[in-house]
Amino acid sequence: MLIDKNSPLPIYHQIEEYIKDRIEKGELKPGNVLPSEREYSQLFQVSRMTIRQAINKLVNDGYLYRKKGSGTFVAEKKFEQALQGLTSFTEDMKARGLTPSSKLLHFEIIPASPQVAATLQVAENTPVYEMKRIRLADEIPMALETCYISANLVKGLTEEIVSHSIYKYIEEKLQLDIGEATQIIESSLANETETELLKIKKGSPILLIERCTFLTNGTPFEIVRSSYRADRYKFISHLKR
Ligand code: 16G
Repeated sequence: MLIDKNSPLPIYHQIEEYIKDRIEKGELKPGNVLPSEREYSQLFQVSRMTIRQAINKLVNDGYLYRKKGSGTFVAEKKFEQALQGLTSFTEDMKARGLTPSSKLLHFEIIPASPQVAATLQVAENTPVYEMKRIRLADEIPMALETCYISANLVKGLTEEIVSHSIYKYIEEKLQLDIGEATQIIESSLANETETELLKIKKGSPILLIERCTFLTNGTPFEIVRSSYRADRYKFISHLKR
């Protein structure tokens, strides 16, 4: 039996679980078109309204997406990103077996604004690198990062270096020890720039992450404001009592 009409669980919820289960088992793969509401309503012997309710929930939760005029499709699986470890984008993608890359949009040394200076604990107008990078995994844009790095601390950055891993350069070339970071995560909707650069639809969900990272000696060296695609990312944290 696919669903149990006598169960206290709402029928739309059981259908939702059935579709999720087929996705998780790989019977419905990313990019596959979902059977129509009519087919499902015949299969489960329930109204199309009930099917629509289940599908809407799965669209909202990012398991499915709709394409105007062509139907409902199975979405790519979201990346699960642990919130405990202080890792770089390059490390995260490699750990998933994906090829990381960056598209550098902007790179400049500027005088620190009062806000940047306060966070990086330097005097106002101290030189800082300002850069903007699109971070890609297997050529697919995942996040947009705007970064401020203390130029007196992280010396010698070039366009070439920041097109690869900044953390690798800091640790291996400069022999500085990256220690810890604080991070703030907020939800948002893609603005025009994010829509264009991340190749997503206007108003798509975005996770805004602001990270301030410190060396092991407690000196802050970077402020990064990132826009992550919320259709491709979920963040997992482990809580202990
Ligand atoms: C991650 C970090 C970012 C850091 C970058 C270094 C988040 C939200 N952000 O993207 O703060 O600057 O890694 O990556 O995780 P890289 O070493 O590959 O340049």
